[in-house]
Amino acid sequence: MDMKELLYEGKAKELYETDDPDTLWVKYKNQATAGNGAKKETIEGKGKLNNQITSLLFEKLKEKGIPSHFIKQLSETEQLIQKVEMFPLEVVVRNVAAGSFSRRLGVEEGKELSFPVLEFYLKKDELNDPIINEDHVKELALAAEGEVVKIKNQALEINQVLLKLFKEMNIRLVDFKLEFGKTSDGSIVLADEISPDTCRLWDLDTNDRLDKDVFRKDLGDIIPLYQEVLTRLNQL
Ligand code: U5P
Repeated sequence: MDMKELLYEGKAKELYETDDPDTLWVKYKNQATAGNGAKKETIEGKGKLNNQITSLLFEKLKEKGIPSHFIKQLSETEQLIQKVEMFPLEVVVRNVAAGSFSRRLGVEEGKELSFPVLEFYLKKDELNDPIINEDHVKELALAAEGEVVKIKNQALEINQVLLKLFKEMNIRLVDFKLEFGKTSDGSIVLADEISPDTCRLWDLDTNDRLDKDVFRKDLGDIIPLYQEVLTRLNQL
């Protein structure tokens, strides 16, 4: 498989075409951003940690029957993925109150939620990715009604698998963001990444943050934390 032209460059990854029209080559970058790009830094070593963590998690999810765009890890910073048409949605699943949920609704950070709360956000940088509901998804034709049902079911199923995995790693899975895409045959699969950039992960004993909130809030170096997540994942 050969890498061809750069197709897309996002905040954390570059996507390249390959000689197979159904396959893309992903390179994880060392860039960290927060507040829709307002805070931006290069953090040596972040790309390879997120690539390895995402690859392992997508493999574990596959073992549990959850389809994704992931094909294989190529190197420390690279993956091969299936080319999919992305839904312009961010799907957030919350098990514990934190972040924008706590701020917006006045719920104390750390409060266990009575059921997994699912939210949709519109992926649109110019609008700062606003929170939207299912009527908005329908009105803006972001996904068909049947697709929304499938996306929600998959997100909740992924939550169950990840809750168990992270518990085995002595980590509390507070919340996380997922993205989904549609393959050429119309099936809906998990896409993008699952890493400490896209999850809130708290150590079960100490409540120490092992995720990007440490960067967002200027609380220290994220590399040892992401490394700790990878080490625990490798021990499973
Ligand atoms: N999140 C992302 N990307 C975003 C916004 C949020 O991955 O652009 C993740 C956060 O890391 C957190 C969850 O795990 O979604 C909810 O974030 P928030 O709405 O509480 O900020």
